[in-house]
Amino acid sequence: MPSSPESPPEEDQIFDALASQAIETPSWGYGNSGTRFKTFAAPGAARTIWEKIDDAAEVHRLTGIAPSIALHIPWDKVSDYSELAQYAQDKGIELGAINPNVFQKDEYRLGSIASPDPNVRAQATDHLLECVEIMKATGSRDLSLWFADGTNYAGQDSFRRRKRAVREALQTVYNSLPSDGRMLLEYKFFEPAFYYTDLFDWGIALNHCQALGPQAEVLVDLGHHAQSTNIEAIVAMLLDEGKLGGFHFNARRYADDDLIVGSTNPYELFCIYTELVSAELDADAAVAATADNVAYMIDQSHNIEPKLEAMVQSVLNCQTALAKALLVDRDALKSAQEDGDVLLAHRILNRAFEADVEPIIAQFRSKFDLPSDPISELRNGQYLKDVIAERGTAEAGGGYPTD
Ligand code: AFD
Ligand code: MN
Ligand code: MN
Repeated sequence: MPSSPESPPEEDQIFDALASQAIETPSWGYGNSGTRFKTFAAPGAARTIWEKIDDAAEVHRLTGIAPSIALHIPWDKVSDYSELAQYAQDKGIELGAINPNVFQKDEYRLGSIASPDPNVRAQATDHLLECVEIMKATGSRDLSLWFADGTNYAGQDSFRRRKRAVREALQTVYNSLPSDGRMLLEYKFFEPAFYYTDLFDWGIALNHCQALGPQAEVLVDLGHHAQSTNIEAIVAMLLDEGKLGGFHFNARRYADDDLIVGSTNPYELFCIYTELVSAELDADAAVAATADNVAYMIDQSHNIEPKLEAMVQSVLNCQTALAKALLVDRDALKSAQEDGDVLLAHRILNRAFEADVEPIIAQFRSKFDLPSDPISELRNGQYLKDVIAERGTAEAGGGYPTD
């Protein structure tokens, strides 16, 4: 986006930061989805990757800051990825991160790359290598790796055997990455395994990434932590280590609920963004470069909410959190911290959180010719009417292709 015309420098900086914000939306957030109890069919839900791209393009048209769509393979598999990339570009967005799927085939019952069966480990590694080839075909920078691998009972398997198997598979995939590509390693403390998960926290993910090399970084999914984990502290540590690759944004109350990011704990989202903004402004060039290269992706499934409205709301919640984080008086905060003035420092941070950023976001939208109210534009616009008429209500829970 062009830099904003005629505004004072500090406001200009805020507009430029808001204009450079990019939140990738997930293809799987547009199709029918559900819990293990039920998938409710949503009228107009996207049925194909082509329709998911249409929806993602509409979210970007409404918000101006959702310029790419993450793919999930094989759910979004096509015969010609350059055709798909061109289709996306014609709609005004790009293809983004590639998300492999090594959790839905029967063979993966005891794990994929950590399975005790060497044939299964090889099969899973081959799928990951296939996804690297897709990454090259789509021109994607990121391969987002999440593994359901783990165990359900003490004694079921060897922790250290599994760790070494994971490392071996990741190293094979790492060695095949394009020179400008990255693998983003996503940890999760439980589910679907209930006793142990092979990539269970940021420590083991960081450990693998540091062993693999500079093209391996950690992906933080907000829903993947135990209750009351201090996620902003993890974000700060990974930024400082130059190993924060990206986020899967969502919100949770209890587990990996994949609710609308910022809906249950907007303060946490704000604190995460304050770490990101301060890292971008850090004098340490390596930290600033890491912050500049963070991939912001939404990973949610909208099971009862209207899908596009939920996605637009998610993107707007990230925009609000960034706008507030940009208002933190960093100099005052730093001196209050250095003085050990506990509550002044706390108040300075909270002053930004409590600020009303709607006016500056409204100004941002008008400067860049974006709808002043994206949600009502979506609700009252023609797009939803058209897709509901055209798509009808796809059969729910039709399952996803696994080949
Ligand atoms: C599930 C997993 C993980 C993964 C996502 C997409 O918990 O977050 O990134 O599916 O595969 O939510
Ligand atoms: Mn995720
Ligand atoms: Mn998840």
